[in-house]
Amino acid sequence: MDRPTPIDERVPGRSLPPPSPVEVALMAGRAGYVLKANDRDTFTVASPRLYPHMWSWDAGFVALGIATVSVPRALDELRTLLGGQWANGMIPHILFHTESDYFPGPERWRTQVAAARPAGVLTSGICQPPIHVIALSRILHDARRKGGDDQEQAEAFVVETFDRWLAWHRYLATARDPHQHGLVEIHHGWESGMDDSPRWDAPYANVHPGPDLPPFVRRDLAHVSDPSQRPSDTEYARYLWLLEQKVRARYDDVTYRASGDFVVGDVLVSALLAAASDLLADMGKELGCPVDGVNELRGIARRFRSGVLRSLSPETGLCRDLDLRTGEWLEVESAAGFALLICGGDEAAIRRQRDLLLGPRWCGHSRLRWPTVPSVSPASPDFRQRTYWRGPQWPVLNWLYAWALNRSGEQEAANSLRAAGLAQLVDCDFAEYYEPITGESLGSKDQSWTAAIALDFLAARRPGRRRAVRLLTRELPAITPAGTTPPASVRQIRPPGRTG
Ligand code: 2M8
Repeated sequence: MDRPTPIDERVPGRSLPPPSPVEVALMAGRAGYVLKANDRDTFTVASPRLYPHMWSWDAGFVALGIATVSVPRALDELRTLLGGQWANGMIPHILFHTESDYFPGPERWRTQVAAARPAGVLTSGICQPPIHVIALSRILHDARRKGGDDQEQAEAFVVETFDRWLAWHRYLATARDPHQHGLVEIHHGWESGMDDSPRWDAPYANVHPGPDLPPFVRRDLAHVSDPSQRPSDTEYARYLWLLEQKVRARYDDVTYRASGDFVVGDVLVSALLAAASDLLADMGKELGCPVDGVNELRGIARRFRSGVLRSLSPETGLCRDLDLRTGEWLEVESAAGFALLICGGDEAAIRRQRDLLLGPRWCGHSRLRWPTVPSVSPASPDFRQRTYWRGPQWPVLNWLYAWALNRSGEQEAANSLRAAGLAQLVDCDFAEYYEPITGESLGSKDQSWTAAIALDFLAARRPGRRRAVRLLTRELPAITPAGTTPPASVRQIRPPGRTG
């Protein structure tokens, strides 16, 4: 049964043996083939069965992982995502390129009511965390290391798409922060990427599905072995009610703000926006993009970094979301609380967050199978070890904090998360999330973003030998995910150097 677990103060950070050369080879090969099986030529489905479409923040992680294999294909991923950008700058959270049994699909989102929707591709009507420019900067970094065509294409891509990313960040900084609080407002828990996190329990308690909520049949439960790993029906009804409210507001942010039930300042989204805006400004400046745009990005970074800093709880040292309906800070021990590590801004607070993250309430908790970032502290009363974003470990979150620590000069801490992240993935399931106490893989298997960050972790192990990963993924035989036939549209990841 899910219970908060005691903290063992005596347990220090554990040292893990590195994966053996055979494990490294298998992991690289298997990760490459998961991505290949999920590849649909110009985009990657988030997972073969549960998520058969392109998700926004998944695409960012996928792109940076693919870049270790093929820079052009990684750029294609981001290009396809930008194909779904709305006229107001929003990058929608799902792009529906084909029909499927995923629910809620386009017929439920009804984005035809929205003036800003894009032509040519069906999308959802909300967004997800702005990880994309962070991914782009990693891709550029990789491409420059490789040089030649890769470098040329990546640099050209940054210049060509600079205005599009700027528009995306500007959308979040204006339409989603009209009063300049420095916290990005989200209108749905799905916009945080952490759908049922206890971060949202208080705001969701004020979401009351009306009698006119259209009936629905969930499809997600058909794709997992145990429904308790997914959000409950009550939670789902609230998710769909908010969707309904967005449709009724014609996806206009001002109208929704005046009438919608869920309006929350999301601290993790804000930190990502700050960090990504700085990175885009750096890349833009270096590559000669318009100075006004670069300056605007610096301003966005400053405002949201301040917003994140203001959210810090002096008691816990964690950052907090803000319920903009009630004006209450949301005190929850979720991994989003470490947002400051992502955007920086206060050395002492960062050190405190680093120690907390690696300490016994979090990654150093004595009961964890692997010392990677749990979505909720195992010492918190909110911790549920098998339930989606209420406790399990999400490899992408671990990647994010390893990246953040590395960027703020905390290499040792970053390496410990990376080593633990690799050890966790040695089973090659590339699961959506992991049971933190037993290490069991949960949710969807062959999840693209998990495979992608495995490739990135492997490449980062030996920076001088990044090419080895590429060779391995080419040479090993194809693996078909258990119980599936690869669709006819499955394509090879194109080798580097391809044009067009
Ligand atoms: C999960 O979210 C979708 C809705 O967007 C779902 O449960 O149907 C979340 O984990 C989200 O963060 C992720 O992007 C998505 C696809 O992996 O799945």
